[in-house]
Amino acid sequence: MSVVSPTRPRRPARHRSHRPRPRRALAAAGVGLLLLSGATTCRALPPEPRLVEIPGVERLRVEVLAEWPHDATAFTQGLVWDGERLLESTGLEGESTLREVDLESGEVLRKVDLDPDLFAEGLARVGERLVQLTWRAGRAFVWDRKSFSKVAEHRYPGQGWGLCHDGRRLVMSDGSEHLTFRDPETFEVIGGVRVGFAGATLRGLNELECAEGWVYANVFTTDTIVRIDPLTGEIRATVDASGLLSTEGRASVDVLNGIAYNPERGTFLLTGKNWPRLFEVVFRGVEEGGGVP
Ligand SMILES: [Ca+2]
Repeated sequence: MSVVSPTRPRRPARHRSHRPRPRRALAAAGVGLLLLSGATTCRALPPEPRLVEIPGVERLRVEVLAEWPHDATAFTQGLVWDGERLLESTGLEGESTLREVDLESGEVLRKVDLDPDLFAEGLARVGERLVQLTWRAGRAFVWDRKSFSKVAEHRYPGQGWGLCHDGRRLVMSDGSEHLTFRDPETFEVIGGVRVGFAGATLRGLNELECAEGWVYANVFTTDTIVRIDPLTGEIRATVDASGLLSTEGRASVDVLNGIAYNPERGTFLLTGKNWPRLFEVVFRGVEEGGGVP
């Protein structure tokens, strides 16, 4: 079973079961059980947008400022904006890479192929080092940013999904409703929060971005990004990122996954697994007027 389009049937399934939990869970409109606690997160991806809607939480939309080319063979799992370049982690067994990409041309400038049995996941920059997760191997690789040589490796239990660095600590997701905080040098667990709103939880937290004191998370298989208060785990806003690709364009790619922030430009880059484009966006209130300044 696969969660992706039938055009690439060899893609491994994101197929997980979770133990039931007593807490109430938030559901995504159109996905129903997908994000409910205790559900098996194995569903075919429908063509229509799927959004997480949480009453009482601020709703944001994306305003596209620019579009950039993106390697449509990149199964994006981690995205970091590094000046005029991007650092990207791409997944799938036999295809996983760490890569440096030119933003304007989309050209892959440098690439490291991971061992074929590994499925790369989240990526974060910590100074002159890059930390890259793997999905189920429990291995995190530390790369030198300049040489792309591996300088260390950490082990961790469970799954690795998203990763970001808030300047002080690493924030890691594992597909559940939990965010784990880790020491950026030792990778030891130094804290964590359960993510949700008003006592309900939201699972499926995927690619992450630490920006302006918030943690932003792609919500797996949806077109929603959530803004999380890392102190409490509370969801402070939902971002509707549907409509970036046309319906036809969406039919041949996988899910939205990939968010990176540039503090100098104050903008985010969004993309998805095998998407042909990166979108430079700002987030605006749904009632707020549009228009590029
Ligand atoms: Ca990111």
